[in-house]
Amino acid sequence: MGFESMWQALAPVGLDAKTGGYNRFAWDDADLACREWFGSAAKDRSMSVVEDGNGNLFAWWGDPDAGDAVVTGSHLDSVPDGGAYDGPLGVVSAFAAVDMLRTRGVQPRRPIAVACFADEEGTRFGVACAGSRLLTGALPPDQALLMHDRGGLSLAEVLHTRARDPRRLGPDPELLGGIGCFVELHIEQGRSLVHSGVAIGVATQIWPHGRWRFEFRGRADHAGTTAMADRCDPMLTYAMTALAANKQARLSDARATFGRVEVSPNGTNAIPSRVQAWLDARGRDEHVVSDLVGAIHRQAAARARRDGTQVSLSAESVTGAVAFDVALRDRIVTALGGVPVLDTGAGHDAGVLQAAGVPAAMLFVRNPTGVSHSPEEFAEPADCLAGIEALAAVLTELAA
Ligand code: HGY
Ligand code: MN
Ligand code: MN
Repeated sequence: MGFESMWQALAPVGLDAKTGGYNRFAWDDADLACREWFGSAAKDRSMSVVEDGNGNLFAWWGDPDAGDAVVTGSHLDSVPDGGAYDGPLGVVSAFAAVDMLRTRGVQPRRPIAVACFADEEGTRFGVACAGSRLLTGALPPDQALLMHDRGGLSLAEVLHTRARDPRRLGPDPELLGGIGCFVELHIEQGRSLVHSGVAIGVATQIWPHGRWRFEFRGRADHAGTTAMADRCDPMLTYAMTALAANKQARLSDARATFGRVEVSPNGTNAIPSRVQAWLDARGRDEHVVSDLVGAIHRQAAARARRDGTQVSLSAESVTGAVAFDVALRDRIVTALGGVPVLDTGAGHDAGVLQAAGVPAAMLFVRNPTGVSHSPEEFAEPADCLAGIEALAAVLTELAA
């Protein structure tokens, strides 16, 4: 099953035929189908699959206990109505690169594994890279067990429904200690490679980024009988906060997004009692991000005083800047004959492993439009093939 047939086998899983987007969230039916797909791809290659206590999957070529493994892979879960490539390109390309090494008769002297990390997007439970953070200890298991989805189900309850034992969640130092390095191939979520006119790039660092939940509380009332002067409408406070986020981000060349809003009671003819809104904020360094969130919070509080509403803020998932291992990065750039290096504002499991001390690197595959987290996300087949070739060259360089 080469790249194309693996890609086609995965393509219908979690697909929304109306939008062309993907909905594959932690432990839902689409996620389980992705896990089955992973298992059959591994089985077709006589690779043994290990699922750690956090739901991360590893397909092994060689003895996992030998240590110093070269691990590659990515994730299969998506954002709501996400694209086909963010995550899956890295996992499918990893299996295709293993095929390429075997076709070429490469005999790795280190174990190689294809990884599929659980819940990278954090769509269902709110914490990005939950699987890799649990594996490395960056996310404590008791905190993870309290996470709940929008239907109010806790991670613990969901794991039980999927015949997983929540008590197995948590760091796995033995598994992590056996990983010598991790290389993640990913579609570029931007247009740097388009501008440089090449198909493959290597990551230098991941920007600091995070998610904060704003809660705006006001007073529910009748939309038709309440004079404007008599209202405490949290929607107004939220709306001004979203505009302030836009302005502050532009002023500091950062990124601020409110992509998710929940209104209660969400009635057309009722002034809301509460608005919850999630801010995704990112910037080139950590004080830019903290200053940005601070400025937005101050402006929200000022507006709340005018509106007679209350605002509270809680951090849900915060990630510091991560610079990838320089020696590994340079070795990969050289092995690829000299390709551009670029930073990214997108978080990845590779960043979590690097932050935990596992030398990590990322290969980016050109994205003609730069669009991601959208059904429009796309990479040219020739560039996907270039990605597999590059990953095969990197695995050969590192493992053989
Ligand atoms: O949100 C991100 O940066 C990544 O797609 N999880
Ligand atoms: Mn993503
Ligand atoms: Mn991704």
